[in-house]
Amino acid sequence: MTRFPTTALALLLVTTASTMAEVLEVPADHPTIASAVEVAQDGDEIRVAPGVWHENLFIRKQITITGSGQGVTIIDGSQPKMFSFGSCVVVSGAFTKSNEPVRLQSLTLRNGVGAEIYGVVRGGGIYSEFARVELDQVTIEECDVEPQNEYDSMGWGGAICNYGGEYVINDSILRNNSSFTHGGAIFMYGSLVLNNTLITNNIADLEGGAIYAEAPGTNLECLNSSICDNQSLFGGALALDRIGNLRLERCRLNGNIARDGAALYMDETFSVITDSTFQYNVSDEGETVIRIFDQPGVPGALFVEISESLFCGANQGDWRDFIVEPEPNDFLETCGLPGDLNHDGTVSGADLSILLAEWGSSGADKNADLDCDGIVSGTDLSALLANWHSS
Ligand SMILES: [Ca+2]
Ligand SMILES: [Ca+2]
Repeated sequence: MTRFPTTALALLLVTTASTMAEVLEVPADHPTIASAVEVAQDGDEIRVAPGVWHENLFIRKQITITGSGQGVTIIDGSQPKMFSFGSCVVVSGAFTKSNEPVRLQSLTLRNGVGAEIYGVVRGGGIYSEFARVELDQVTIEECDVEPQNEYDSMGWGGAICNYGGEYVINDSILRNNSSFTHGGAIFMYGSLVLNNTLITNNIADLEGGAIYAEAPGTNLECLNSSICDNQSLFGGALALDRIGNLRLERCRLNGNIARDGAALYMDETFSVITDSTFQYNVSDEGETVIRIFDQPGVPGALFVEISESLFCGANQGDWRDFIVEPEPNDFLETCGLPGDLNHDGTVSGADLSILLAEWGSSGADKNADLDCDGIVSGTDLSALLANWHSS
């Protein structure tokens, strides 16, 4: 009778020990981030000092990596030790049973070139499979996914490739990344929530300048975020192929460029768009800013509910036919000049007041952030003043 409780106690001790989170300091306790990842246990946190770390991490545990700030702690993926392993970070979720996500926070990923698997180059900054990943205050920039050999036929995600997992991205910036086919910033085969995040100046040669998403059941949510100045052949901002749901709430899709579907290129996707803007997006003549096409074999699948949103510019597309129960929205034939924030046809004191009211604020959803760099500042004021009293 005495042996059973003893065994139970031993098990309890083992369980307790394995759930005690530890903090591992780099370089104080471990010389490199990879060496800290090597010994870390599920639930541990690795804290990384300022500096540029030339590393390519492989994470198969539920851990948190915390830098000393965006642009302060930088993981540079440009010098991979293993051929075709050029993502800054690779995460495989198949090795952890934890429901908690792998977290990256307060750091920058830069110059990654992606992981090459079966002829597909994936995720310049992060490639993850079957993993839950959360990013908080992370910048991913200057990551370019190019063919690594003559057999590579596709590129999935200049900054991020999510294969079969879930992402939450908070307070982050994805900029100046590229992919040679799909997803200039993000390739999603799984779910994505963007929160107060800026996706700007990314390029995909084929589809989805900012984001390319596919797979039924995929939910894509853009909340309080800006997707601006991205470029592709189809879907300058978003290209969506048979995904489950699209939700845009206080989301700005501005200044994106494509031959067709400059802002949005998608098949009949259940969509709810609230308090969002579609401005200054440019498609080829005769093509549209928002392109919606039939989902083969699924008649009448589309449901688009749009409220409190602004659409400007010609060639917005025939998507208005699809709107179910429209709430008040603004539809303008021309966007007017940059700086005409109240859309009254001239840049004047009323617009300046709007800009000054948002002055210094760094949210990703600010309309007065004309150059889409994530802050309302002098460069936005200059852009406004350049069009002063013009109409
Ligand atoms: Ca005005
Ligand atoms: Ca700005």
